[in-house]
Amino acid sequence: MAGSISVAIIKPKAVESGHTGAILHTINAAGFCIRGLKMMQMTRELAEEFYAVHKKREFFNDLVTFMTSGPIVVISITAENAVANFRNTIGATDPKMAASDTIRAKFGVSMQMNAIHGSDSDENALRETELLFSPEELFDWKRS
Ligand code: 3AN
Repeated sequence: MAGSISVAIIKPKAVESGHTGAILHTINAAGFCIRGLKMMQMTRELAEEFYAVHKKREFFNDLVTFMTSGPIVVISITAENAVANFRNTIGATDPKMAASDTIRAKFGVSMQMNAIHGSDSDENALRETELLFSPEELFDWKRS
């Protein structure tokens, strides 16, 4: 299903603030099909691997500390052009710059605590899916 999968993560601050339901509603209302969904807490090792591309960035350690600080909700989604369409649904990295109807504009509080992650390429969508889900946690079904 090249080009049709993406990975969303509702980040610790958004879970803690009680936004999980509203964010899931937005994902459903935007037409995405949820093929896997679970609550988990990342280990430091997993978070470092997940964000390995940012290893040299000054915010890397803080980001890993934040992402491991509490439970998150990880979601495997499918749609036509899932990566690009989901990036439009979540908005810009900085919630202040995100379009007003996006998840980050509504629920993000800072660059780091920007409510939700969305894969940035088909390649990363696949890599992130494999890091976060086992095959039996994923379901092939289509919305009617
Ligand atoms: P995006 O999540 O929009 O693809 P990336 O891949 O550039 O953005 O960054 C990954 C994550 O790192 C972001 N979701 C955000 O939480 C964090 N981040 C990015 N830039 C900064 C920054 N300048 N300061 C703090 N955290 C940042």
